[in-house]
Amino acid sequence: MEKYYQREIECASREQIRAWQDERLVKQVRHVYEHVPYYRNLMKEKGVTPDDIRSVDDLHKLPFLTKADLRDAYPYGLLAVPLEDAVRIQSTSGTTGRRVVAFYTQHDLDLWEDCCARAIMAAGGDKGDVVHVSYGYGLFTGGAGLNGGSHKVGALTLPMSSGNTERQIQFMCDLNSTILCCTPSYAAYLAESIHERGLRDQIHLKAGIFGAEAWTQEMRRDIEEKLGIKAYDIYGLTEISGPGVAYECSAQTGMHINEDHFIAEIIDPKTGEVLPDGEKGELVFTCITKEAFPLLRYRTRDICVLTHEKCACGRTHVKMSKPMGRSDDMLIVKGVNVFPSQIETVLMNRGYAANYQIIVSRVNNSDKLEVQVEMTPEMFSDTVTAVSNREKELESDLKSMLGIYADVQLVAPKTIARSEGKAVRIIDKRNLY
Ligand code: DLL
Repeated sequence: MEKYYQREIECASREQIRAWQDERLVKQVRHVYEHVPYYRNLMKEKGVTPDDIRSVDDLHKLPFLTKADLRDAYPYGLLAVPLEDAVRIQSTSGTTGRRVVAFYTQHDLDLWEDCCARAIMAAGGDKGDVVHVSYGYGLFTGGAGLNGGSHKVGALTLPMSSGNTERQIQFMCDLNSTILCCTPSYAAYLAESIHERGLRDQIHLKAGIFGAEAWTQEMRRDIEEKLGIKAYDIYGLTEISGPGVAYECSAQTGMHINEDHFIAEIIDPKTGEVLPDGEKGELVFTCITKEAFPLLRYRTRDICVLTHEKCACGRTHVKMSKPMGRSDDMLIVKGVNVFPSQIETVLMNRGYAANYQIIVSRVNNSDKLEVQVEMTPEMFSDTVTAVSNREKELESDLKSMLGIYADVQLVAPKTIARSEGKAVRIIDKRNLY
């Protein structure tokens, strides 16, 4: 049986969880209405007042909040406490449009770190562990979140940040790191580098906590095998706090959402209608304990499924599936929905590593989908005919998975740039036209 960090909370009865949520939601709605004019206006537009929200059953009456609202209200428009009470800012990477900034009071940092501590404990972490944090530090939430969680657990924390792979591996060997925290694509890169240096038997890792981007079960198995560890998923987003909104336990059948802090809903992304357990849709979060930046009904754009099925680990909090892709990451190619994770599954089932790039362009008014994949070092000496057969094999698998043709090009090992943070897998050239 696992040791629990906050057993009475993580394994509370459903009735208890619901009672916490009801009470905290009512209080939170009032707090936001009174302190955030932007939100008050949104509620007024929808004809809702705090008196209308008496329990979780009334949640659907509240307006949704989207990333566009966060950009409109940038930078301080959604701050719900006086500036002097906020002690930290974190931010999203902001590849498109304005950055989103999130604020934290000391209480908010504490609850965020508790969530990350739960994730570390659920991955078997304890005081005796050396937690090697290779998520980026700075504005990105990965480094700060896992760092704080590791402190709460009482583990020895190595604030490596990302990059400088040589030094990462040296410290991992010298200091006997036992838990690695980074993006799955960086974990795969580290595993590849350790293997090439013949240092596999000098590392002492037992577990990895990987998240911040989509990764498939196939990629999990590959990393587990190469590093000799058990790999755990962790989910979160800056707007809601950062990593630790949800985390995997030893059962590995989904990620437990910290429901004492966040209420999760699944909605139909087109209509906004709330969907029942087990149906696929967009994940929406309401923060019920945060002070500085408490978003209500925030649309994450992440597509997944929720389940309240009993978990073998004993935890009672609802589980979310791995996100199947972001609704805004989803490609529409020739009218068909294509998620990068589908392509990754096909590649990994055929023994390729997760080093690939998806390129979409428009040729003669028609979409063209290309997938560049690195050959494994063993394939590199293959004949031209053998390579061409392998490309055809993948094209056929992709056709079955996606329903459309993708042009596959096998490229030499190490030609696709490695990532130290979130990997860039999609190049959509159609935006340039
Ligand atoms: O990625 C926070 C984080 C850091 C999570 C470290 C886990 C570990 P953002 O940069 O704001 O925050 O990006 C949030 O990343 O909406 C998802 O689309 C994606 N994402 C995060 N975790 C996962 C995961 C951090 N485990 C966005 N699987 C989210 C798939 C994930 N996608």
